[in-house]
Amino acid sequence: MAESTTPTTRSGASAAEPGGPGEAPRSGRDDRATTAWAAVSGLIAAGAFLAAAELAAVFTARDASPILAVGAFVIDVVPQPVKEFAIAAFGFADKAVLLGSLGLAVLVASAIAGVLELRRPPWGAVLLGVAGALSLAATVTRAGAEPLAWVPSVVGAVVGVVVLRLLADRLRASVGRTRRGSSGTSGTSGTTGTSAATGTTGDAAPEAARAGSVDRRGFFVVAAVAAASALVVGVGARISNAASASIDAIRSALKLPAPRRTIAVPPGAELDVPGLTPLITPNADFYRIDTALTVPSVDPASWRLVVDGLVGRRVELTFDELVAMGLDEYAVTLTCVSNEVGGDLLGTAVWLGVPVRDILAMAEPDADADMVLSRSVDGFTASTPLEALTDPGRDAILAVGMNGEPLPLDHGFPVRMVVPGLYGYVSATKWLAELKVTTFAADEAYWTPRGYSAEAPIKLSSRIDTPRPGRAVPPGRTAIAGMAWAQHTGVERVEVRIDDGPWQRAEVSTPINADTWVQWVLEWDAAPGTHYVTVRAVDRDGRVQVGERAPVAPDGATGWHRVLVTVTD
Ligand SMILES: Nc1nc2c(c(=O)[nH]1)N[C@H]1C(S)=C(S)[C@@H](COP(=O)(O)O)O[C@H]1N2
Ligand SMILES: [Mo]
Repeated sequence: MAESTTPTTRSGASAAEPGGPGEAPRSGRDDRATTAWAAVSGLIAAGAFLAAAELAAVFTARDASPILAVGAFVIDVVPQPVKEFAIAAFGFADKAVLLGSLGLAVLVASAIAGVLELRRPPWGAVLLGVAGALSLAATVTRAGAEPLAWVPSVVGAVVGVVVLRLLADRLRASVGRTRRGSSGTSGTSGTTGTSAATGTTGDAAPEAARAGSVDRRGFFVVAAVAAASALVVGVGARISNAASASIDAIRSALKLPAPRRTIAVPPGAELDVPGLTPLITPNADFYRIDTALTVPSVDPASWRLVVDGLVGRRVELTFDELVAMGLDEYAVTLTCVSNEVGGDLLGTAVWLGVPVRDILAMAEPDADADMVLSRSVDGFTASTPLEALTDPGRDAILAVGMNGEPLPLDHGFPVRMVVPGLYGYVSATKWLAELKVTTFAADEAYWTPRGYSAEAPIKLSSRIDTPRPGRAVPPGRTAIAGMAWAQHTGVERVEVRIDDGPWQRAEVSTPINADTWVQWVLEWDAAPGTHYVTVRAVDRDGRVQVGERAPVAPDGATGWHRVLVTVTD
């Protein structure tokens, strides 16, 4: 190693100053201590990498944790003979041994990255970047990787590199100044040449020594803060991810009994128009609205439904007992009260479940009760009129399945409520835990003190899906099409108006039932120019959709959906 760079420039070095080809000769003890702290910096940076990745995984892709993905990758790629050797040598703990070796390799590599970043920047950061790239490759190539699976590795690598550079800079600064400081006073062997090279005088030494200790303190503060936050955030996020990942595995393994009664989609229920929303919404496309920051993890094995309050008998049900009551399919269109005119906060699924009225009947509600406060494991509550849940003509259900699978985690696994005709916030409690039979006078649901009505039937409404606003349409025949819904009453007809023309009757698809939306289409001979297209629906009670605009609060938007269409060659 040839002497070249002075400690002065070194202390200010960062990305622009790669550290030079060599190091100053210095005291062996100092050297070893600094190297050890550099190695510790590498470990802390690796910890920050993993913690940031886990935290990012909580919000993006819980299965894309680098720890898991790289572990799974190593288990997959290790050749069979090595695995057999591992089994022979270590018994059945082959996976533990593989992962243990991987962990050891990560520790050693992190320590090396720390030392490299101090002595040969930016090679430590580069090493961390390579680790990020390997972790990225392992996560995105996993079977069933989520679309955002790349995020945790990238976030982790960025945070890791930032922490590594921060620590290396601090460490370098403290070494440089201490050396300058101590050289004048103690004249430690090996540092004298360096200090001479910097031209530091003995007079400046005490101050420099203080500055050095300040920088050292800076290093320890940053190191301690980074290590502590990596530990707390990383462990917390890992536990959260592990819980939901294991619930995901439990969900995947769950076999629900076949429905006794299935839903038959009648002929003519689905119109063939490009750009039109499908009749049944795939689970992956189904809108999601809830107050949960992280998706609650509920194991069906320990799930209990409690029915209490104003009841003759308190009822407690296990998941198996609920399922054993017999499952039927119900097609219901769910709608959020926050759906604006023309919005897409609604969707239709074939739910698999048990009527709520059968469960309430076991509890024998008191005659003076008028509401059921359904409570989620996360504390969310909804107030549903008791009458809507006991009415034999309305299929309010506790759902365990959605479109042929167990409920997805974010749609309420393992059990949620679905009540045809009522907005989600007053009926569709996910991760259901309790049904409290009560009164509107005695109890309030989550959204009631927040500006929304205690009761909220879904308002008759309709939407234009195609043509889309802002997209030009060629002159001639064009299909205007969309959706209309009047849950629990049913859509009687849909009318479309071009500019200020007459209301024209659209063709309406055959409904599955009164609780589901319908599709509609009108063939239009489009003349060049710009046109307003407006839609409105009429329900089977003869009510016409309200044209006057109202905001979503307190009980749902009103107004006709209108689209400006440009017709041009
Ligand atoms: N536990 C819980 N359940 C909830 C909510 C919630 O915030 N927490 N939101 C409700 C609202 S406002 C709606 S519109 C529906 C949406 O259900 P989805 O996310 O399955 O589409 O869930 C309802 N159930
Ligand atoms: Mo909602």
